Amino acid sequence: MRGATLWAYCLPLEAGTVLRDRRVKERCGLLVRLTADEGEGWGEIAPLPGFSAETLAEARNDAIRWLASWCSGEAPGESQHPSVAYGLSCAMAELAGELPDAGNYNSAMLCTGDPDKLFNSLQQQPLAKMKVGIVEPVRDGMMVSLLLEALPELTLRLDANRQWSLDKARQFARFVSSELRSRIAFIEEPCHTPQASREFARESGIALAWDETVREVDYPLVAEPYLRAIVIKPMLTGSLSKVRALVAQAEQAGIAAIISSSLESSLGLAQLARLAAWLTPTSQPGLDTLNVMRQQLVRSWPDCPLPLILEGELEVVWQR
Ligand code: OSB
Ligand code: MG
Repeated sequence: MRGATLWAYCLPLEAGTVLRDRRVKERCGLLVRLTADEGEGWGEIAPLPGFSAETLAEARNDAIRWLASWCSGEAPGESQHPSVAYGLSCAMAELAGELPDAGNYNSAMLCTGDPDKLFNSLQQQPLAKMKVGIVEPVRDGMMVSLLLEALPELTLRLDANRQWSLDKARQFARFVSSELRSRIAFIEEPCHTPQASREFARESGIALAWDETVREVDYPLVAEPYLRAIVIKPMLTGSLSKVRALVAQAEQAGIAAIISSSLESSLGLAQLARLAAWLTPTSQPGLDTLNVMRQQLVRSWPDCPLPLILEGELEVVWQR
């Protein structure tokens, strides 16, 4: 006998949380639980506004269609919506015992904002990720230099989210000496276009990572000069088999694959930590986003003090 429950959640975010250029007050999504003779499996379906093409309503309708078919004993194909395909494939993988329990919860620490706080919390960290491209590039450059000089053990990942023109990227690099540049593991998407980013990498010698570019249609995952890593956000990518295929392609090309958050709840984040341990054991994932939340959902992240909400407190949107 197969059964399934679909819940809706909406979690308030810390004041001042910004995604791309908009302030976001809450994170909404769905949790799914599949039950069968062999046990149960959970998944999260949470399209990210501004990043996902599908809306939450579209995801919900398609998830219900899939669940109804699955519950009546059929083998429905993958949803066209990445978030739905991903969440359902996680639930199926858990049900089948395919998703190992061990997780890599040792995420690259995400630093934004307050330099003093940053400085203290980075003392113990060998690797951190800093968002750039929000303030003036010169200030970003000075900040990166300051951190790397003050903390000689530190390696930085940077993420500019395509905010810079080539000229602004050059302004940034002017304030980071060439010795320090080698301790930048990579910069994600420095410029408005991939072509400008490639030119910036060639001029500056700073390694690149693709994030947005990976999700463009027809992106050919091949080795290219200065490309060190690709960022994989499974919620925006699709089913686990799609994610696994991307990881395998990156491996083939000698490029690191980095599993990264799309602001999932603690349940989804913990599954990403397990995916990272399973599929990308040599890369530190980018999952340090729980601190924008005020609550955890159903499963907790190790040592996270935020209160936990259980499924009984959520709205059931479909059940069979
Ligand atoms: O810009 O990579 C981004 C989270 C949600 C949406 C976009 C992004 C992110 C992150 C996740 O930065 C954290 C990480 O990748 O380390
Ligand atoms: Mg990014």
